[in-house]
Amino acid sequence: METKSNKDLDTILNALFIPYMERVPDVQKISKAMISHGIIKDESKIVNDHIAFRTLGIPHLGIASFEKIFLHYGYQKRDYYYFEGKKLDAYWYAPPADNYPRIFMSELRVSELSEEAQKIIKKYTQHIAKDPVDDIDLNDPKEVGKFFYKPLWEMPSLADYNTLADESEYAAWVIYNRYYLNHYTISVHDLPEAYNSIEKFNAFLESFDIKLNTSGGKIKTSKDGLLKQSSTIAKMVDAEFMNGEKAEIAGSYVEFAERLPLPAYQDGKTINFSRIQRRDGFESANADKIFESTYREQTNNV
Ligand code: OOG
Ligand code: NI
Repeated sequence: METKSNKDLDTILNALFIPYMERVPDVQKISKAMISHGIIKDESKIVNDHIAFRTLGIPHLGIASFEKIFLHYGYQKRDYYYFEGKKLDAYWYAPPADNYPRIFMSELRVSELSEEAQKIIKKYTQHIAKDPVDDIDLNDPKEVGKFFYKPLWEMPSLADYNTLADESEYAAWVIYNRYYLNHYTISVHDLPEAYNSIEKFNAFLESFDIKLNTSGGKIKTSKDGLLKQSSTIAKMVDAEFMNGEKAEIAGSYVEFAERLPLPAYQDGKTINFSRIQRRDGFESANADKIFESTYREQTNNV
């Protein structure tokens, strides 16, 4: 895949990234530490492995709605993943060019939740009678950028948020955070040698007090051993619920990924591996634990 500049896609990614950076102080904290340790010259040198979004699987929303945005900008739908315990479906999308991040998009299987949880989700979303993405001009990247923050439903009450969280932390996260960027991912194998593995980079992060998700261990490794991931614990944000009720709830987080070269290229001769020469895609068992970066079991431990 070639490197291409796409101004419209840049506009959309910036619209996601700027509020994300403000909501997640770890983003800047990590970039500043990388610059001060001479790991990178400036933030633009960080390779973004992928970004992630969460959606609700109900009529007119979910992946079938949200993916239209990125398919329009040249992303290609790839593998499917299923998370039985968490009641989630997900797909990943390959970018139109190597210099853009992959996308990991998940969806809650709402019809499998308890009657009570389904009722709460319906209460906030039943007025949605058509796909809101169909109402935006996808050729206008500024309009697309605004769409991510458009309140598609009312702010939930704190009681409803808590009831949802007791059954599905994911449901509670989406009912409040909607299409805010869930995380971006630093590509660790693209860093200088002293930092280019998950083990080395985690040690660096912990040296300035970044708290890592411990679910399933700090390092999540795929069955083939070629995709290694870790993530921070989500930053708490001051949330304002219906009627002005306030609470601290989980916002977004940062992820780190190391993609090792595929066996065919581990010949000892290849030095600079291109994206297609490394492990691509995702791994269900890794992802299952990474979702928990926003779960209270992790956020309560900070
Ligand atoms: C996504 C968790 C999975 C990955 O890279 O496998 C993931 C989420 O928390 O919504 O990001
Ligand atoms: Ni991820």
